[in-house]
Formats: sequence, C-alpha cells, structure tokens
Amino acid sequence: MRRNVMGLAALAILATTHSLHAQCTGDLNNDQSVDLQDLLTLLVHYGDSCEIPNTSYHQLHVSEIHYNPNSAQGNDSDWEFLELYNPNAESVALEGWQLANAVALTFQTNDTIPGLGFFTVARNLDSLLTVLPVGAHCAEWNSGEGLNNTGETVELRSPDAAIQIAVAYEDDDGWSTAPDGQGPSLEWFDVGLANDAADSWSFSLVFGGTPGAANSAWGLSDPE
Ligand SMILES: [Ca+2]
Ligand SMILES: [Ca+2]
Ligand SMILES: [Ca+2]
Repeated sequence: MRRNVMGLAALAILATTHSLHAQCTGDLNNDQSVDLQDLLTLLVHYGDSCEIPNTSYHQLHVSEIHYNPNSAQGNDSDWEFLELYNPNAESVALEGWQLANAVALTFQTNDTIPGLGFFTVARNLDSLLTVLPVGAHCAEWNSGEGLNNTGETVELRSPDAAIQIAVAYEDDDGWSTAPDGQGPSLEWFDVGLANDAADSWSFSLVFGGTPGAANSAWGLSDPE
C-alpha cells in the first residue's frame, strides 16, 4: 500500500512538472490548446520570410558637390560631380546603395569605396576621368539630369532604401556662393562636422574642386 501511495505521488509530481513545462509551441494564441485557430494563424503567415533584416550599415558621407562648374572649365553637363567619403578604416561594398532625389544611381556589384577613401559620381565620366586620380573609384549617374544651380537635395540611401544622409545644398542662405559658377566646387569643410549643415561646407580652394581626393581645407584646421 505504501508503495502504491508513493507511486501515485510520483505520477502526480510528474504530471505537474509536465504541465508546467508543456511543449505548447503550437499554441499560437495562448488559449492553452493547439487547435484549428492556431493552424489558421499559421496559414495566414505561411510563406513569410523570417530573415532578420540587416539594418546595420557603415556610415558614409557626401563630401563634395560640383553643381555649377565655371564656363572656363566647361559645360555643367561635362563637369558636374558628387563625391562620397568613407570615414571607416575598411572598404565598403556599395552594391544596392543608391543616390536619389537630385540625381539617381544604384551602385553595382563591383562598386566599392576604399577605407578613408572616395567614390566619385560624375555626370559625364569620360570628362571627369581626365582629372580623376589614377585608379579612382567612380561611376556615372544614371539620370540625364544635372545638379540644379540654385540647390537641391542629394540623398544617399542604404540598400534598405533608408536615407543615410541628405545634403540640401543651396547657392545662398548661408551656403558659400562661390561654387555657383565661379570655379570652385562645394566641399565638406572637414571630417567630423555635421554633414548636412550649411556651415559645414565651403568653397574648394582648387578650381574645379578635388574629385576623388581629400578636400582642399581638410587638415588645415588641425593644430598639429
Ligand atoms: Ca555652369
Ligand atoms: Ca548645374
Ligand atoms: Ca574631394
């Protein structure tokens, strides 16, 4: 009799333990049973992707905008360019990144921007290749449109289409006016400044700008 009582107690403990740790993974609506409602819920989501989206992208900057080349340099349609800067030590694959709004470009498989280096996007790549450093990373934007001479917004989007940086340049209202046809490009004044603020930008000290190379004032404010 004592053995039977012990057996029943053991079974009761087992049953309790089992209910506390019941495998109810299928009980999607938590009504304590796995039933048709759970199955219908599953069917509604059948085929959903469970991949965790990669939302972590390297930070990149728009470092130079040449929107109104001087007529002594040539036509806007030949000499306009945008420049991107990679402040990270390692190179960044640009596939899937996009330029949008002012001009459009979807970067391709082999497009990379070197660590602490540049990627230049030209309106006419044939022209710009004559002044770019040898081996410069570059492309031509897809749209036939140019960069507006009174200002517009240059957007850089990561592959998930999120806007990573938007620079709404102008030819006045606190923005340097010299890049508006006088010869220099509009340069991000120094690494570390807010990329989208008017007072973070100035005119290039170089006629035609510094495509594919460090901007003309970078390092000049360095106390060393
Ligand atoms: Ca012009
Ligand atoms: Ca222009
Ligand atoms: Ca530059």
